[in-house]
Amino acid sequence: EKKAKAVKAAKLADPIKASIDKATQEMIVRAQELGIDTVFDRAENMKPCNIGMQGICCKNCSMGPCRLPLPKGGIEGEDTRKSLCGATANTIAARNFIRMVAGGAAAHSDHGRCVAEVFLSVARKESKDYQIKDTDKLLSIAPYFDVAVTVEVDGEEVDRDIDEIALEVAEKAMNEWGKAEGELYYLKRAPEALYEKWKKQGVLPRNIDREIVEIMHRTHIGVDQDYKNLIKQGTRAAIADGWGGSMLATDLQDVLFGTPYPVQSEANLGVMKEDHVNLILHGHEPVLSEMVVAAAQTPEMVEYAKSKGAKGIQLSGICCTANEILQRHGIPTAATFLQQEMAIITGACDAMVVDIQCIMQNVANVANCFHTKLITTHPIARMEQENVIHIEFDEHHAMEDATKIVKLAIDNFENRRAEVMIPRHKNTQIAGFGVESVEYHLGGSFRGSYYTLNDNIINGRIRGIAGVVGCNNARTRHNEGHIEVVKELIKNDVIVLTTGCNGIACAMEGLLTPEAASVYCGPGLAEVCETVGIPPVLHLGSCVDNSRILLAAAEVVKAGGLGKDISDLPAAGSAPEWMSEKAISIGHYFVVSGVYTVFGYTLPTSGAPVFHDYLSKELENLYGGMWDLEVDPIKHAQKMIAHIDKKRKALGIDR
Ligand code: XCC
Repeated sequence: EKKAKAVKAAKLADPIKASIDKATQEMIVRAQELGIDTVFDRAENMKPCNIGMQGICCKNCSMGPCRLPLPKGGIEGEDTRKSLCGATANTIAARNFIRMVAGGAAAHSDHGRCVAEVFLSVARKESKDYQIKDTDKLLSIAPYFDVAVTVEVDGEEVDRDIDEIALEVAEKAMNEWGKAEGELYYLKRAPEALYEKWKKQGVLPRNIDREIVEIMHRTHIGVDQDYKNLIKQGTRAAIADGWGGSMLATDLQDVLFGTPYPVQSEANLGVMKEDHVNLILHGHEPVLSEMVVAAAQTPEMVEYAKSKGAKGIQLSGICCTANEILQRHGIPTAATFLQQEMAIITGACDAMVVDIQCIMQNVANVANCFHTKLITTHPIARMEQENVIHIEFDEHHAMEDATKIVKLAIDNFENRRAEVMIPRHKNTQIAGFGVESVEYHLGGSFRGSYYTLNDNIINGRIRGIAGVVGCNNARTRHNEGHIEVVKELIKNDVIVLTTGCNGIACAMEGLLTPEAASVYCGPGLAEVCETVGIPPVLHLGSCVDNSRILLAAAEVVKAGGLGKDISDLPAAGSAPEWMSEKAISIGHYFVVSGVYTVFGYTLPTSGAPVFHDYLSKELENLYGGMWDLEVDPIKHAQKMIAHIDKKRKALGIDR
């Protein structure tokens, strides 16, 4: 009762202002009726620090935190702000910015490392529960690691043993995190012109871990104090993420679990079923969720669920785990990042299993108000609350662990207490696109026919390509930025590639269906989508799968007719509601791969105008891409379209 009073004294979120999504609005009301606070309420009661938001608070030593607010009325003449040690606003903002890159790159890359370790143990035949599902993918990536796929026997080229190839690729891939010499193998997958730019700027990443460590060193008190040199290291680490850790994560996941192809499914809280055991998978690494999916689909488990009075087991996902199990198995998506507490507030979540990243600690408090079992599984991501169960997942007995988790969910079905209230809202989605399937669905190659992507860009039916990705942020109206930006783009014939929580938002809005073409698209894009039967917004997966967007862009360049580098393409990037450090790392590797990238909400650079200008203007001269900030979603999309038109003009294909 005490707790309920405390919540009442606090301000409550206005459901309509908090989200554009009906299911979310209903669940905000439901939570408030039950006296449970959610992230939306907390956002009403805790305002962010304005100085921190602008990137000009340095807390890298105990003489600080040193805060360097912009003078009222802006800076006239020389900017004389400095910290105790004398660090300027530019130095502080650049340090903070690249520490965010380090955090993001570390998260993606450590995820990749974990996948690489599983792959290595599979290649060594130490994990019987996983197999190599996609040998074609393995053969396609082997040459990048200088691993031969054929051998000469008696003067003849014959296929090499696949197990041998796997082992060699696995060892070389593992080595990418810490090799002593050379540079990352995958850098050569970038267009040559881009690779040369990186080389000229001296930003070719040496190994993944080193670039992240070096950021932590350089941003320590009294080391690097030149914002240009600081951001150079941020660039190295970001490239090591996009073209390294993330790309390795994507590829090795495809090798182990299969390369995704388009599948039909559904999205939003309405995918949960009252009469089923609801087991929700939340987090990022498919290593665990793949096994849980397999375990839950065994006849024994289904029978067991029935013996407990349920009609079956309903799996669903949250955040990027949702995207992983969606694209490979068609498992429906329950929620975006901001809806995670709501999945429990339905009263129908029998177990939520989490691994790493984007898991709010408050889900444990919410679970405590219901019968929901919350299960952490990763040694690096535990929670202090006592109701949380920890089942440490180990690839060597993966199926056993997964079965334990599924059983726990089933056994908990009969313990449901509160009245169940699952919002009825959900939408159909087609997801599971990738470089391979974009090529396949659009004429079997990138160039050379009426259907292909390059030809449709050149003839102007498709005005350009946009990558719209990233998180939700409780400081902006849930999903509004995502949906408005994407709708404005497709209305103007820009095809959208999506990942992460933007993908989920688009799914919930019905934009991931071929039918969306005739409703929302301009005539050119609608014609292409209707001819080949694809949605105008193509869901490419999770956040590490932003590497698929890089590779798609590289393929488009390679196919010809649209310039020599990614920066020549009529393309732009966007994260309308970003919040995580991973988003900054992604944004930066898009920028230094040549993409004009616009973020919504805010950028932690506004307090250091010189540094901000460097990111938004000067970087274009070095890499062809640059940062921008635009809060208004329509202007945000229009800026991307203006950039696309600028590139079309430069290519001599303006419409
Ligand atoms: Fe997390 Fe990847 Fe952001 Fe969603 S989009 S809130 S990082 S789940 Ni990547």
